[in-house]
Amino acid sequence: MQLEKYKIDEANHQQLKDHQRKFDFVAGDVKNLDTILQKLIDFNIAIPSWALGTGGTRFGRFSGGGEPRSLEEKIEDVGLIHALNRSSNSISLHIPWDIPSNASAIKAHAAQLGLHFDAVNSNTFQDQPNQELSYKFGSLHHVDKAVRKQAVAHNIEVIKYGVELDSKALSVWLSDGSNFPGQLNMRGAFERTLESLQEIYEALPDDWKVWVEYKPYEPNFYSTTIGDWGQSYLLSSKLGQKAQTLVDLGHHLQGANIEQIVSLLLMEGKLAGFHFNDSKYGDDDLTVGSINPYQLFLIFNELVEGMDARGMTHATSIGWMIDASHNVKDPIEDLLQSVEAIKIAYAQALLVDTPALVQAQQDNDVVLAQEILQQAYRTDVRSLLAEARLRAGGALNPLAVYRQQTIRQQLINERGAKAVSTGL
Ligand code: RM4
Ligand code: MN
Ligand code: MN
Repeated sequence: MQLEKYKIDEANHQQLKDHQRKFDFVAGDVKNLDTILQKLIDFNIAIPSWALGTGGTRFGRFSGGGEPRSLEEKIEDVGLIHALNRSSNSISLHIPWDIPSNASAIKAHAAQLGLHFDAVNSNTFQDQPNQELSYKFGSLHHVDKAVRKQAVAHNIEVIKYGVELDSKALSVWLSDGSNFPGQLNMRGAFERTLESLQEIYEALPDDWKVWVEYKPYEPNFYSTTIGDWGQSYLLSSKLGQKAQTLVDLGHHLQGANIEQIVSLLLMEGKLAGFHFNDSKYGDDDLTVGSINPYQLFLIFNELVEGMDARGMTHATSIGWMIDASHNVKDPIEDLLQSVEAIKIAYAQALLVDTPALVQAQQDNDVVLAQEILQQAYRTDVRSLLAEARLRAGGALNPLAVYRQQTIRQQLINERGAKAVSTGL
């Protein structure tokens, strides 16, 4: 289904007075208001194709109904999100969960909804039916050259799909690792991974990147071959210019200072981009901003400062993507909340009084530095986001419109209560 623009306009019309009052209250104190609004309009976050169905855990999965049954329907769902928030203009595919068998038709369908394709993701953490060799003991790091060859070939096939869709990056996350001490020679595993990645790197088109994602544990519980940003950075440095490190916010041990990691990767030109989510314990894949919005703000503060220092365009210089899915929320509502949380943190970071902060740091005025950061963080920027959405043709309140228009019920009517989407 598609959401007609006039329905969004009608809802906006009803909320306009209320919005204007809130907007005027905040906007009066914002320097460079139009520049900030334009940055917010330009800032889009890619939606992962695997987050449009209800997520599960290894204990079970509780389907919510009306899930997309095909890639076309997943694209439709992203189209709905984008129509509402005008901030989700791309989709990231996971192969083979979503094979674009007719690339030009898929591209045209997406373009009609104002969407394009972000990074393509390979999958060597599961065995597929009819697959010759198993990934039970790893893929790119496997001790058996034949398994490594199969995994390399899969990644090259994913690049080919991506080229047909005009994607510009291959995102690689490996579950390779070991469950018990002694199971694996860690140096050997790392060297074999590098060698396999080099073969994949050779197959990248000139204008492509490979994003190397890291994760400390799960599904392996003793070691992960690309376990942290240092290991990913080492690989991406050895591979060359087209390789960078991807930061998934849930892929850190508790207490890790993610904003510091981000700042240094950016400094080295090695920050590929993000998989946004939130977590309390591990790779929880919770809605962005639901647990620790202050951390998200601190990350964006480093990003804005670091990107400005390097003259980078915020919206397009690195990859912005959500990697979250949960088993109790409507996935579309979850994604609307996530996009909103990301843009709130971004807007707050744009409000930081940078010259004053630089001076406070120079003076070692710790108290003032904290005041400056928290002045921005405690500003209620939601009406700035709403104004940016309004100017871009979206809804003042996307979630409210989604509910008023009973979109999930219509999707259930169309697709059935038991429709199950591919993915995790
Ligand atoms: C992993 C990792 C990858 C994602 C898979 C589904 O934990 O975050 O990015 O592709 O999950
Ligand atoms: Mn991820
Ligand atoms: Mn993850």
